[in-house]
Amino acid sequence: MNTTLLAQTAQEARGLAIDAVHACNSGHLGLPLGCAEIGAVLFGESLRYCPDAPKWLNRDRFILSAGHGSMFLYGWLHLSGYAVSGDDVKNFRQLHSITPGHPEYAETPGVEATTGPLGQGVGNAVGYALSGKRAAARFNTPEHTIFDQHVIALLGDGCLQEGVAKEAIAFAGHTGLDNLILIYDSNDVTLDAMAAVTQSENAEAYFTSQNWDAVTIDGHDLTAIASALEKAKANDNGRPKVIIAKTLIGKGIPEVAGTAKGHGEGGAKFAEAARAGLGLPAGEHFYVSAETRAYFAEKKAASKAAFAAWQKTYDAWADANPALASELTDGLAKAVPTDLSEKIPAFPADYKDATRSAGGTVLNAIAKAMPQVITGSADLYGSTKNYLKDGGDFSKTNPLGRNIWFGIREHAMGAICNGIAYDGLFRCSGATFLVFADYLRGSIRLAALSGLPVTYIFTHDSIGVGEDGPTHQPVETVSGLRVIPNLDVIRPGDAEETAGAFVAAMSRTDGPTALILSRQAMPLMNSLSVETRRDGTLKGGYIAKKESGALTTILLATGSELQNAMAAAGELGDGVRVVSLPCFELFDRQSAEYRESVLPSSCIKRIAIEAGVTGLWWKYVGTQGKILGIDRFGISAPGNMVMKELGMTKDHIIAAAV
Ligand SMILES: Cc1ncc(C[n+]2csc(CCOP(=O)(O)OP(=O)(O)O)c2C)c(N)n1
Repeated sequence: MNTTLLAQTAQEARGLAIDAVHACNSGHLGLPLGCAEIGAVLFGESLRYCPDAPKWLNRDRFILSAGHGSMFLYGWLHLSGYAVSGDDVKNFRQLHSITPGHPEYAETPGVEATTGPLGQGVGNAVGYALSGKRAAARFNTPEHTIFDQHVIALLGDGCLQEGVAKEAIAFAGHTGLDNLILIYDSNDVTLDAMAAVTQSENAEAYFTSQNWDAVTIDGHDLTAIASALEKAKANDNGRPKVIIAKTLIGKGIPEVAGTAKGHGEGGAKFAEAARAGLGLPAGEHFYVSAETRAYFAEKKAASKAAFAAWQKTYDAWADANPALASELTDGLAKAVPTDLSEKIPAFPADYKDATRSAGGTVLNAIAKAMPQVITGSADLYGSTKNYLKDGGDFSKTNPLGRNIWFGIREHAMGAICNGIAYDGLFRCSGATFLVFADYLRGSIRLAALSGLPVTYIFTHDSIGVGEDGPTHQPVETVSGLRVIPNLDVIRPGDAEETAGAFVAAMSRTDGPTALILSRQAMPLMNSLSVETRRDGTLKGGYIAKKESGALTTILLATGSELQNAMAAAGELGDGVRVVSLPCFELFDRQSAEYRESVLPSSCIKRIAIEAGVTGLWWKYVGTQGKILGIDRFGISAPGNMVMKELGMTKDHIIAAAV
């Protein structure tokens, strides 16, 4: 390792961060300055990457979990020769730049995850590591190794204080993800104050107790950083690794270094003096020396050769293993069999079970047709019913397992699913009770923001849960999910709609889907064909019962309330239509003509029924409409009694309609 050059490059990286933050007068200097030597070793020596092939399957994945330090990443991506130009660095945080305030997936080559909410990146890294383990087990052969990458994440005190990281760290230690390396930027400072004000954890002892290997080093010592990384990479001992790097926040701006003032942009006003102190030429902003350029140009050429050599191995592997190769390609392409729905057998006409049970049957059928499908539950497989029979359990000794036992760690489940989806090889879902969706909401929001096709299987969907009472009876949760942009929320009304809902989730390539399934049994809507219900669900909404006379009234329903709407319509007479609306988002994406055909604007007498808060329904029923919903919390009693008490029966609909 050329320590002289990398020490110089670290100073230049500091200069880039100072100039970028100074130019826009916002951002965070503390981490880019404090971790400059870590960046120099990672991008100058230890990481395997190819700037010209940022998606190289066997690259090391680097995640900046402490996303506020985004100039660290942009600076090093620029210096390494990714398609992040000097102008991009100068446009830090500007409109339409590829260097936004926090790293955003798919905006900037080399950015592996959208980070910024602290702790999420740790969960993402664990997901990436799980994906890497599974990929190696699934696709490597005795003759060819196409996956042996490491996942490396940089985090700070803030990430480590967050519960999501703690959940993910416990999971990684338990499942033995020894391809995972965390670098903990331990600078003893957070945003408001010295870290000692809010934390007194012994990090080494904590990680060790979670079955990790931990080492503490001087985070400014290039040789120590490189050696710790090398050892961590070489040690496949069934334990993830943490390198606790003691650093000085804001190093390079003596006026703020080592204090909370060093965390943000506060040091930028000392830019001129800082530049001189770093040995950078006076007056030359965004300075990069010819030596640094030459070093990274050479490294880039070497990386191309390494990538080409790997590509040769890959090609030979693909020739020798065409079935595995097409499985891998399908996974990466997020491909779905065109006849996926046909691969899910129709439910027998007398089927009467909860949609959660139907969901389990459907997911198992899908998993047979799509080997890339994996799924997990937060210690609720017995209730969420998404266990893949014959799929095996993912574990230290069985990385091929398709069932992930997340433990009671909903937030990490969300972040880990995101990591798996970022990696893009497998289609992942995670399951828990709907009422606990709020525990992973931070991760759901990021999946939606980043366009990740994660599926959430949320069961126990309403007050129909019954005896467990209001803590377990979601009322606001479905609507709460519906307001997240780019999240599809599907609440099917019977087993066939459930099949359609799963097909819709699998068919999505650009965002997540939440499936809202019942605990209680629901009858099949046998008056409708299987295709009508499945295809109708794929459209988000459809006519479930057409009026036989002139249209007077439209009843709209989702989930378990659909059966009541159908029964009420039967009694209300010829002019009543029932519209099943399992997914607002899918329905809203249909053509205006289709939506008008389902909900003709001429019919203003509309009544919606859903066992949840009413607010979002007004757009479908209009100001002349009525909504039977639940704008209060539930009650502990048998589910059907709670439904009756809170106005969710056929008779309530009839009373509202006449
Ligand atoms: C979930 C979440 N809460 C709060 C913040 C706001 N925030 C950004 S950085 C930060 C302090 C982080 O401290 P540390 O990880 O030690 O970073 P450093 O000060 O070393 O840069 C806070 C509170 C955030 N980004 N995400």
